[in-house]
Amino acid sequence: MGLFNRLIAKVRGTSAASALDWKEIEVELLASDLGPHLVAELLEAAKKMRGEDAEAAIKEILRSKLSQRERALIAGGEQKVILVVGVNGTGKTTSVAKLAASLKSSGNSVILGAADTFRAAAVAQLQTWGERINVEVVSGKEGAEPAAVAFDSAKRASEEKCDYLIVDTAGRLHNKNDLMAELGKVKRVVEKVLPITEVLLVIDGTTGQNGLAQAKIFSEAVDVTGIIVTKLDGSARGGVALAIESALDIPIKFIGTGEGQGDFAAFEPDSYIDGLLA
Ligand SMILES: Nc1nc2c(ncn2[C@@H]2O[C@H](COP(=O)(O)OP(=O)(O)O)[C@@H](O)[C@H]2O)c(=O)[nH]1
Ligand SMILES: [Mg+2]
Repeated sequence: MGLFNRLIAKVRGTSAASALDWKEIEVELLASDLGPHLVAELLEAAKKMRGEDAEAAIKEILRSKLSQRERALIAGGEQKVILVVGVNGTGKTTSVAKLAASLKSSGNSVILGAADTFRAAAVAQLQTWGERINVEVVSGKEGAEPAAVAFDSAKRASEEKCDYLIVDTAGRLHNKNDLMAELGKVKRVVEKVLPITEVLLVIDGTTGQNGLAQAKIFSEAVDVTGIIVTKLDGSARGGVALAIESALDIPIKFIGTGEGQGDFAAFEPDSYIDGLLA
């Protein structure tokens, strides 16, 4: 059932759901990860709506909460460098590979930097993806400094004059200072070689308001230019996408909808909102 069906039924006075009191509807909406501010605003507006207009009016409110910023990748110069950041397990490495495959299929040359050097498995995971999608992966020796690997990958990208370098990073989130220091260092060394055009933050769409908290921390630590929301397949309600955009005004650029290479798409606001109401 769509997230807003009960709310709409309540306003219209149709179906059994109209007997629910506003509190019950509030509880249900809060469980959807939209966040308390947006839920309060929606309920206040709904109480003033007239029956037939409910669906269109709710859509209008939701639409107005989404960012107006450009959702395409930043054009940049000849060589684009994308830093991919986020908490461990959100889907960074998978998203790096999916994005690389997508850019490659539209005719771009791509190199990947495996700068999550804290776990050997993370490097191997990206290398496996690289073989699968036929993209070069620059990695360092085990235990290498992330910044050193990032630097090597930028040098390689510069030599090869590839269209895109995508750097996978580690998602250690001990505290904001550590995070800033680590990502700042990666950024500085890469920028000795090529300017970073984009910083994409990966958020797991199933983590609810915690995803919003992560987005806040990362956007304070680095200049996040776009977000990838993953795991919007399965039972994820995905309300967090709206919560993030309305709170931070950082555009969601891509979504992940599965573990496979093709389970990746540009974020489309209209179909997202239709999905929430479907
Ligand atoms: N269902 C689903 N699983 C995903 C998606 N993106 C990543 N995963 C899985 O989530 C797990 C963690 O992904 P990984 O890329 O290693 O995360 P990282 O630690 O941030 O690099 C892996 O098992 C992925 O296959 C997605 O969009 N949908
Ligand atoms: Mg990873």
